[in-house]
Amino acid sequence: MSFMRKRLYAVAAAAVLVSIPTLSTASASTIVKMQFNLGLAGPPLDTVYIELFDDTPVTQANFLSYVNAGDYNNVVMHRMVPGFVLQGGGFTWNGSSFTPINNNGPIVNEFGRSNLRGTLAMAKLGGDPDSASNQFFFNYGDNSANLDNQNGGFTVFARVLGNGMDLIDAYSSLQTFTVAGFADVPLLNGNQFVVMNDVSVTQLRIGDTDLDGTVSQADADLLTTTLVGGTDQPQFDVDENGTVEQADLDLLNALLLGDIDGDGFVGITDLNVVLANWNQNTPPGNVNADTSGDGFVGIDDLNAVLGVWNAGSPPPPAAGATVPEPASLALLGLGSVMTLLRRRR
Ligand SMILES: [Ca+2]
Ligand SMILES: [Ca+2]
Ligand SMILES: [Ca+2]
Ligand SMILES: [Ca+2]
Repeated sequence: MSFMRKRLYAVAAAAVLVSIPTLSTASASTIVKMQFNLGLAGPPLDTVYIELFDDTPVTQANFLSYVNAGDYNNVVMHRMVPGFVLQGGGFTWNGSSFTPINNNGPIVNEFGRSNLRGTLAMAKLGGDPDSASNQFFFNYGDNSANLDNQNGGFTVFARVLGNGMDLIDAYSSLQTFTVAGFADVPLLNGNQFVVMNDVSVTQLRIGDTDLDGTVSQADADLLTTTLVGGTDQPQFDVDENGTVEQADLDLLNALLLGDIDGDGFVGITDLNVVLANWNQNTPPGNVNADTSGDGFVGIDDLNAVLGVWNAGSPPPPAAGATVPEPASLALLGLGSVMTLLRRRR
């Protein structure tokens, strides 16, 4: 390769980079607000925000199903062990006994992240790794040595954001009692339960109109219905311009096409799938790379990705993972595209 050709590629790559649109201000993954009745750390610290992890998709969808149904509202934190856990999610208090809330059944265990301080994990039955349903707990300390290594590991699915642990820590100073057969129930002044009185999605994955934690065709279907019905809930405003209109459905459909690996975000991983299958007929088992459905992975599919570059919400990095620098990776990828385009001629 001559010096001149190398320089040409560099210029072409830079030109494509400049033309990449930034359609949406990418926000974080799904964030849930949890409001408690005892503002022991002082307002506004009676509200805790948690970020759901994307590497536990079944647990995330399960947790959100309870949140979106309002099942966690008025639920008691029925177990507190200082330095260990604050647990709830299973019961309300009817004045004389604990009443089980709605239960959607057990889910598969997705243990992967350590039970470190400030994380939330699903509770489950002893001797049955796949028995989590609605109960969860906050980890007060580093419980990894214990909880990562028993019963298949307890699935960590979220973390407390900001200074939210100040409030959770404040509850650890409450005295605990045995109430209606439950040991370790934290009570203020011996008679006030710690209760979650509002648990709701406050920030969502862009395009996740049905609030289940993932972006899929179901979201586009719901948005189609919604446009007809004329509702204006914020999750339907995919392009975040303040109104719900056809443009939101168009962007969501474009996002679904460009998000080849289905992680709710259009970025380098999607570009890499196109590059890996470049100039090939639609590979079996990887039909998404052919976004246009013409049986060939080529420039139309590249455009489907670049046309909505950065749309959606970027997934958070996995715990302990080395985060690649996106800009340089994108440059590398686009440089390869230019080389491939040249070779094709
Ligand atoms: Ca969804
Ligand atoms: Ca809009
Ligand atoms: Ca993607
Ligand atoms: Ca194609």
